[in-house]
Amino acid sequence: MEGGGDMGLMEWCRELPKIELHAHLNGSVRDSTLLELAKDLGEKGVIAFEDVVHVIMKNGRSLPECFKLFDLYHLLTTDHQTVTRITKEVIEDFAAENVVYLELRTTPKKNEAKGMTKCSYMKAVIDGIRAVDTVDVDFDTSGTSNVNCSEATPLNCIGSPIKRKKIYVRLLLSIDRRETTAAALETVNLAMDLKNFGVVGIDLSGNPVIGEWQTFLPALKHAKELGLPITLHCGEVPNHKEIQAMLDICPQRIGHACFLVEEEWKRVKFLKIPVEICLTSNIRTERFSSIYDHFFADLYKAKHQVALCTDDSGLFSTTLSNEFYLAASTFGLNKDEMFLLARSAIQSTFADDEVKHELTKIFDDAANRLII
Ligand code: 6MZ
Repeated sequence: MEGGGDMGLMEWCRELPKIELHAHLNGSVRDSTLLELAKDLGEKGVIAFEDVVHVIMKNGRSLPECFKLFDLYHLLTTDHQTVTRITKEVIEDFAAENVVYLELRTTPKKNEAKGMTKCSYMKAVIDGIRAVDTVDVDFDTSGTSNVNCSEATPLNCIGSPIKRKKIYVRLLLSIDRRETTAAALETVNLAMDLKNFGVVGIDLSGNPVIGEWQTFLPALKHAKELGLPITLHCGEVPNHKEIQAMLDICPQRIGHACFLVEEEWKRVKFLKIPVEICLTSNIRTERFSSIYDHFFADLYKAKHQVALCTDDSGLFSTTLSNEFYLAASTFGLNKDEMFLLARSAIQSTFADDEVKHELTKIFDDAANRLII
């Protein structure tokens, strides 16, 4: 007998505690915020508002269109204050969906015109985490050092005496495939400097048809030497030479994995590499002609470690609750199976054992309500 009382499936998916491991900051911005920012820049004469409104509101997104959109988003969001604002809002939005652990990834950006360095960009992100006020944030409990590029103080945002909703937030720093080896190395070193500020790993992302693997390899090897976990956007396009090279470095996780062939899947399974699965993103960007062709069911049946993720909740108008609903309604998972799927993502986080233990307790508590 299934738990969750009379709750409808979507409501149940919302109630379910969830772990988000693949969310890009700039891809998760609210449409309303983007429109407001576009209006503001339109009034300042930086962009033509009428030209961008329909682009922001459009639903269908091919993969090349997504990367054009990111250029627009970055134009709208690139100043410290806005980076702080979107970080705050994105965390609040995930928390509202009962995401209890969020590994948020973002590409540290340099922008001389705005006086922005990769480090000051990250300080703005950290300020955004500190600014969250609708939920308690466990960001980092170890920090005793400062972000070097600023006077920022270390964070532990849990401050409210009232028991409120709580979200664990950790950060991944992304290397964009447009970047040089030197820029990628700078990101890895910055991640190391910000370990006391909740940074737990490195991601490689960006337009998959741009950039050469050899450009990023030195930075990724450096991350490995420093003990920083790595997740790679792997096989978002059918580039088998690159997929194999990526698997050669044994990343701690991979994302997308849409075009892996049997031999490559065998290696992923043998190496037990958890896979971040972004169903809506993969369908919207036409990585699969039908959701029923998605590899989710194969991996799930094989009991391979997977985590459902949103990728870009703003860009694709989705939520993590919706991704669970989609998986349940498409692949026929019942509530017990969904609960175990959500909970199993704990193992794939880059968080320390203490956090994993706390997350396990959160799921144990929720089990009584949701599945017993
Ligand atoms: C590859 C993606 C992506 O870092 O500016 N990004 N990279 N594939 C995807 N699938 C659709 N979605 C997002 O967030 C936006 C950046 O994340 C990466 C791209 O590099 C994009 O510019 P941040 O916060």
